[in-house]
Amino acid sequence: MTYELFYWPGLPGRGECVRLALEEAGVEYIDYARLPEEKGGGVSGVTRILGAEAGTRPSFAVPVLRDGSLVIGQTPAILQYLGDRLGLAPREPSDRLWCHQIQLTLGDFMDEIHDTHHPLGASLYYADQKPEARKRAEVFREVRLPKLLGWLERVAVASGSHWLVGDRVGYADLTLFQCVEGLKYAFPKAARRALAEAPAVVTLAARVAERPNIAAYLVSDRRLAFNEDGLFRHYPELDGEA
Ligand SMILES: N[C@@H](CCC(=O)N[C@@H](CS)C(=O)NCC(=O)O)C(=O)O
Repeated sequence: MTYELFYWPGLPGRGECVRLALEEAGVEYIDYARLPEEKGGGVSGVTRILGAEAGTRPSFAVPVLRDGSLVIGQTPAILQYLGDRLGLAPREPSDRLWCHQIQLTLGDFMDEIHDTHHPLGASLYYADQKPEARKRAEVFREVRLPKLLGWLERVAVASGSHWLVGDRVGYADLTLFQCVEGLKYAFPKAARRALAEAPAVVTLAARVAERPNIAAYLVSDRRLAFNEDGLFRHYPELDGEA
């Protein structure tokens, strides 16, 4: 069965965490974000999977993965499911739980990154919350970013391997890579400072980028560039001083 990925068109967002897993595994998938509306893709795909095609267990938001009759929402749940099937999750129960915990924390991290430009809420425009965004971004840069990267650095060093959990690449490594890339795009100055204190995280992200399937994907037209519609947005006024 071909996996089907439903996500917003034109932005990497959280959908990219799922895409990276599918790309690393080299499996076939339909990416509705990349299909035109008239072929059931784009926004119409999102509307369909959250509505008419949701069945009795509707997801609240995308990304959503469909595998046959199974429809899964929530990025960490999707990755847990795919991880088992694609060899991107640990085998031991305690390692599986640890990997899931890391992924959930990376999800919290992405929420905080999103909230730097939308502190009052996603239903308002950035232009309607600029002063609040400045304050929120300052706290993020000065307190939360070093704290979160410091935790990831501890996790990467403590694992004692090339990867966050166990001795093979896993879905959490792929999401960590996306977070590092997104931070470098959104906060080039703050990320440079914070990443200088997290060398194991930087090394691990570089290892992900070098994986053959990921390296091929990154230069393909399937890889969506970061932009100001997504989760990782570059607004120079939120990046602080050099
Ligand atoms: N915790 C969810 C968050 C999902 C989420 O916030 N999706 C965004 C796009 S990245 C969305 O479509 N939000 C619409 C909404 O919350 O109404 C996950 O990890 O998948």
